[in-house]
Amino acid sequence: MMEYNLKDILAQFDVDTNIEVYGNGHINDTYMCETDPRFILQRINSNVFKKPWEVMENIANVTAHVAKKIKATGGDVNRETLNVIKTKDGENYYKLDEENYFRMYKFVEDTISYEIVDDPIQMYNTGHAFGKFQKMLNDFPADKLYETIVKFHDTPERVNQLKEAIEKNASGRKESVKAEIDFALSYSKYAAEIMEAMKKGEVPLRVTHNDTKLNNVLFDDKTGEGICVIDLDTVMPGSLLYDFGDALRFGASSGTEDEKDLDKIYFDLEKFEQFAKGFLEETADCLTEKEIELLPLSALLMTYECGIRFLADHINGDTYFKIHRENHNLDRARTQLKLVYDIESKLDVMHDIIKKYL
Ligand code: ADP
Ligand code: GN1
Ligand code: MG
Repeated sequence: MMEYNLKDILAQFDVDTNIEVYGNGHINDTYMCETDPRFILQRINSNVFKKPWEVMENIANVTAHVAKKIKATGGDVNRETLNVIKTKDGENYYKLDEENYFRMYKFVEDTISYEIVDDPIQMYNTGHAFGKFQKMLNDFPADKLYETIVKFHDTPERVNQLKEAIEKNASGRKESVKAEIDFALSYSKYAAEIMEAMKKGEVPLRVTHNDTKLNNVLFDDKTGEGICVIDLDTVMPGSLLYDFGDALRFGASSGTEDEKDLDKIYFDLEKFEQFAKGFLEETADCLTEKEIELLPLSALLMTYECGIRFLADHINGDTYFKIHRENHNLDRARTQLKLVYDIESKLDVMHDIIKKYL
């Protein structure tokens, strides 16, 4: 239920216009303002982001850093990065009350976004976009960033959270998803691989995006190039493997994240290859040996992590991800687990593909 009046919120940004619900994100409430030029208004999900003011400070700093890089190379700052629109009081966000925080961005015009890849070249463009984003942030001071979601990609911790959900069984759905739970727990052997390598210092801590979903890139509607990386709420210190793996989780699937027919779901090696090519063209020269070794496994791990998060949320009674139909999180969990199974059988081929682009 909407507990706020959008006209009043818009007035805080000195805007008075029609507005419509926009996009397919699972977290924030996004609206498009029909101004000229257009704006995006978002209610930050304060159930997920407990300190929205820290999210906004991160985003202001990160976008300023990226904007400098874009300017230096003659790019268009209005289209190649998010631009925060300040409130009439000069703030980066408007706080209505403890639960309702709003922000506004310039709308990035003349772009398209995808929920599924229909031509593998789109994955090449996606790889470039996230690789370039990673490169632009490689000299960003990590100690300036707040950790907006603690232990976000701590996969062993995500396994614990699944176990807690099973234990509590808040929705009473546990018995009905026994097969999915058994399958998920049988793959927990992989969970610690990236974290262990980070602890040993073989995989460096970098500033990463941490939510490299296909619909978090906007593509130029004429050239098809991935021009703007958006959804910067989770930019935090992390591993480059999170960004590599998570992009493949979503983009290299043969189907949508919530496809009900699992016979249609497999990990598409051509999409994988195109993404790897684009991403490595930007980043290959800065990777450590261990990062390279773990690139294929990162796709399995990030898919696994997301699958168990969806499964835990289903068992918890859908308290985290937005759902649009009954058992939506379960359908999402199933596609992810099917992909994990398929990726496991393709890891050797994936290693051979990576070698081609180093
Ligand atoms: P969520 O965290 O809920 O995924 P996002 O920030 O990713 O929220 O926004 C949801 C969707 O809104 C995006 O996938 C994209 O389609 C659209 N969107 C967000 N910001 C912009 C923008 N500045 N210009 C154009 N479209 C945008
Ligand atoms: C969420 O915000 P959105 O829809 O881009 C989630 C990601 C998941 C993804 C699964 C802050 O991403 O971690 O991988 O859904 N974001 C957050 O589709 O939890
Ligand atoms: Mg998003």
